[in-house]
Amino acid sequence: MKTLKIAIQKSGRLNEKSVELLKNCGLNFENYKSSLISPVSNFPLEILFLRDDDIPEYVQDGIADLGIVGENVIQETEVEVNYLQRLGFGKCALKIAITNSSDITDLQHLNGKSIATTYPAILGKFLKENKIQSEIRNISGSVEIAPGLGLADAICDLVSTGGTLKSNGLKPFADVMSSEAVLIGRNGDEDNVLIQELIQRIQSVLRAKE
Ligand code: PRT
Ligand code: ZN
Repeated sequence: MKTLKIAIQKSGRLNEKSVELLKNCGLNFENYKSSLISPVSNFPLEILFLRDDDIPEYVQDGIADLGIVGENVIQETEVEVNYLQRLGFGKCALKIAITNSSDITDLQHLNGKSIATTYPAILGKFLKENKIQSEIRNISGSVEIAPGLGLADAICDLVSTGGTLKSNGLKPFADVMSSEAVLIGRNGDEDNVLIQELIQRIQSVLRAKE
């Protein structure tokens, strides 16, 4: 039977928990930080270590059969993939935040304002659904400093503890989406017995944690 490939984040917030989950499934592999691919010695599986942003497309295009990635990344890349299992880690929320001194009190007040984000697709959809016309400033990182620099009136960014917002004089204002790490696969692959076997192992690891 064809060896499966699962894509996980190479380094970053989801790497450690993804590796731990796969190890807890009884999969034996070396976690070499320098290599892109690690073979699993006791299951027909290879692990691909990638930038998280690339994972949804790799799965959609069949370069990887499975992937572990945040829902926020899937939504932003707008790919067609199958959600196989929520994984319970990497929890966060995409929020619009404003400065502590802002006079914005209602969503409609965002009309005509600028919002800095690294999530232009998700934010654009949210604004459209709420019939708000703001200027989306698509920047590549450190969005939380944009209002202080006069680059934007508000930001839209991921929040977990809220500490980053606080230390930049910002406060959460509106929830755009909540997110956690999920296992994804390709549409049409659901009946693959190896994928089924892996999902079952993952589910029993998650159940044991409850
Ligand atoms: O290198 P690569 O592209 O793979 O990684 P990355 O830098 O794009 O992503 P990474 O490792 O930062 O995050 C990976 C995933 O973790 C995200 O896509 C989310 O699904 C999830 N996640 C969970 C978070 C957070 N919590 C989080 N707090 N991702 C980012 N943050 C950032 C946020 O952007 C902000 O800068 O942490 C800061 C806020 O944290 P608090 O605790 O101060 O609120
Ligand atoms: Zn990334």
